[in-house]
Amino acid sequence: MPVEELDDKVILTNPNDSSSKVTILKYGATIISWENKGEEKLWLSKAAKLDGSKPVRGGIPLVFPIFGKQKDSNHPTSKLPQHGFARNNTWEFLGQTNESPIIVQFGLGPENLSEETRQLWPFDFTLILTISLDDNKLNTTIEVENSGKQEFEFNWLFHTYYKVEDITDVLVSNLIDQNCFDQLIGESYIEKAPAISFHEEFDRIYKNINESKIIQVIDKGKVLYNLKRNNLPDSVVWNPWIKKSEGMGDFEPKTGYHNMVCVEPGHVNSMVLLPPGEKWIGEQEISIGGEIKVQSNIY
Ligand code: TA6
Repeated sequence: MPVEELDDKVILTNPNDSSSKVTILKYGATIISWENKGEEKLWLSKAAKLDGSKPVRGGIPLVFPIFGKQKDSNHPTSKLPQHGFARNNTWEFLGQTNESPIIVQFGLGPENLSEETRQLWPFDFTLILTISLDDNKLNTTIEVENSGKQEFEFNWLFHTYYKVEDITDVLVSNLIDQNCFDQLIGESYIEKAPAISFHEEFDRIYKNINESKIIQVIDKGKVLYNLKRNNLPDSVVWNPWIKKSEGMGDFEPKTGYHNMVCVEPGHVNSMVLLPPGEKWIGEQEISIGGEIKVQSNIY
């Protein structure tokens, strides 16, 4: 069955390959599993809450309308929790829109939010998440519509947790020469590493990355994932490492930082301003395998 809707989740099965599936929790419209030819591609904590009691630790949580915590106490997002409310509210399953590749949609609006959240961020909006599962490919597209009478501004980010065998063998490439904000030291600088490697906590926001740059996750010379972005200029790269993992109650096993890396495309370095009646679209396209593609600025 290409699309199976259960009470709390929707399961997609690739019509061309029954061993390729995606499972989406309606809570947060969070993709919690992507099996490609029977192999899981996303990391999900063994202690991830899947009962709607808190945002999912792993998979692809959705970050809107604020990335992190808003520092400006006068900003409309200042009362919202870290990473906003898209990931901790239940979305509506809107149905299937295409057979092959299989495409489904989920929606979120003020009517899906608690009264408390609506008070915290009193804007009229519609979010439509489109998920497309194809051979060796998973696309997620978000459409944000301002359906109200007052403009609002927002961040968007796909908080994608990739599964890897051993983080110490992994490289994330094509971010050389990018301006980045290092969340750990609170400073910006130009990334000089031709490919990023991991040997401690890592938390950087890479800003205004040209869309031609394909961010690759490479393991021992083999391309695991290719990330293409449409209208998502920034990308966060995160690994919590030992201490941060120990500090997260829903991060299990505690050694799990060895088996994951987050590469999170979004619009987070600045806010998107959306006038009444306007729409904004952002897309991440994740493909499996292929050749290493070294992209550096040709001087
Ligand atoms: O995307 C990286 C990050 O902002 C890290 O700083 C860390 O806070 C991570 O998100 C997880 O945030 P969460 O609210 O899911 O615990």
